[in-house]
Amino acid sequence: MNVISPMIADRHPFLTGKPKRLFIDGKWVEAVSGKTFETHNPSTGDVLASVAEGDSADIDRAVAAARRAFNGPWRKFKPYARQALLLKLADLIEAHLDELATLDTLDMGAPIARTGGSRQRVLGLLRYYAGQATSIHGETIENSLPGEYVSYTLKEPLGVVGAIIPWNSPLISSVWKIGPVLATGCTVVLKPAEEASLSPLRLAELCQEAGIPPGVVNVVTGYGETAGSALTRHLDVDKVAFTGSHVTGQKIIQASAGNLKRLSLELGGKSPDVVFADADLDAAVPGAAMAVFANSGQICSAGTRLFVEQKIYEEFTARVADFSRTLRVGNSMDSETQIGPLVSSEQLDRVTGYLSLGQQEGARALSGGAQLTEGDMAKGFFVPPTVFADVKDDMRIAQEEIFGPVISAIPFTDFDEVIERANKTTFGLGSGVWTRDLSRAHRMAARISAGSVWINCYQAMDPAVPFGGYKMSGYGRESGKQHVDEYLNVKSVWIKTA
Ligand code: TXE
Repeated sequence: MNVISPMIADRHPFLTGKPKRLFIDGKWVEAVSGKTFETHNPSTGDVLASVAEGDSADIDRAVAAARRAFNGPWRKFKPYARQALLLKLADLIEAHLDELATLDTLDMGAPIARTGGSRQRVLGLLRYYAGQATSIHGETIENSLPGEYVSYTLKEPLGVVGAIIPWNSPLISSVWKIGPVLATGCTVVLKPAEEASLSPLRLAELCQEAGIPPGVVNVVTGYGETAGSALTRHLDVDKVAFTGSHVTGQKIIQASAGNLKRLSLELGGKSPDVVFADADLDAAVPGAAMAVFANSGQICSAGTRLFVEQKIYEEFTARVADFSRTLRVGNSMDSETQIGPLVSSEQLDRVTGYLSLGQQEGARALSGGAQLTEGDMAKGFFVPPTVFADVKDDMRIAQEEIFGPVISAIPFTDFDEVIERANKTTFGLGSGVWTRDLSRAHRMAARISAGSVWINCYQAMDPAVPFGGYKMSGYGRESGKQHVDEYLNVKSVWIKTA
């Protein structure tokens, strides 16, 4: 075992000393209320750090700072200057990636192999947005008015953005929000999830070191119902970029109505993953398993409804269950751990509630099925990879987002039938198809109601390729050119030339 002892983890340079403060206007400040809250290591339950508990008074300060920066010095940063800052920030993150990965692992429990392996994604995102900073342009548009008119468009930064992120990938989520802000010339107040505030705070230090002017990036830690809600209601915030649950997404839509904020919402999912009998099963077994078990199932696009063609159903589900038993569950600082704990005791209660419910609903647990409590695991929030067979479409474990390492395996017999059943969900984020028949794969891709379709793979992502939801998985896209456009206003200019 290569577990970093709690002592060493406690001595992580960022975890020593005073409570972590808020980053507002380029300064580290206490919450106005003076309150703090604790953040825990989900592998051990130990307290990692105290964090300032920002609320509406702190959001007011941060939004005011973001507005001043937007109207003031930040406007003078032309595209190449913003690009240089993004590239500098990427370099600094690269130099500190191990430290940031460790913070995420300690704070939210993803295995160190996973957070350390996020290097390419994190740096790729920032360097992609650096490229986008110098590619923003309007258009000259020929018009048909009688007389002589020239018409063209300008693209302008929207203004102050409120970015609210969840806890399942704090570093990636932070750069996914900050990247387009810096590329377009907006400013941001970032509200991390209360379960995982540490890497966003460390990132704020690196933003400062990169030379990003005060007020452009602000980080206010605190709870969703107070700090988060204040940000979504604030009348001087122009846009909210949110990633989280659909229930909170619905609240944000209502809260944002006061000044009709622009919204982008990346919400939950219950994504279908469809395995046909002709698939390369040696690839499909680990592929379908890790489409759910990665990050202990705490990924919005996890392929949790596993549709398997009837003639291979028993064999395939048994193989996925066998595979799941080979996965090493344990302390997330162990470099050999593949499955870490769930993020919190609340998430543990939620997921174990679904494990009991699945059995009550008549599903058969082929692997896993109950919390792990042996030895040191009793102190953390561990659930083993679980495969439920004999799942029916209308069971709650087949319809509701569990956000844990739980597969609901459902048999099917024919193409049209599986399309209809795969689409019978209120969500539409990810989807997978495993087949050697390319024409069938294309027909599936055309008919699945989801923002991403992965064929003979799952969870492939690239900063240039858009990601987002259909239906109750939200709207707006992150990554790709469209993402940058979501932080811009389009202005039409008319000139009468004669
Ligand atoms: O989510 P919330 P939670 C799903 C997943 C999980 C469930 C609950 O199913 O089990 O949601 O997780 C902030 N106004 N996903 O409770 O509440 C909150 O502080 C403004 C899917 O953690 O959506 C945090 O910063 N903000 C998902 C962020 O919203 C509010 C990732 C997410 O918290 C707020 C996470 C409010 N009223 C959970 N209430 C995905 N799409 O990846 C909370 N917040």
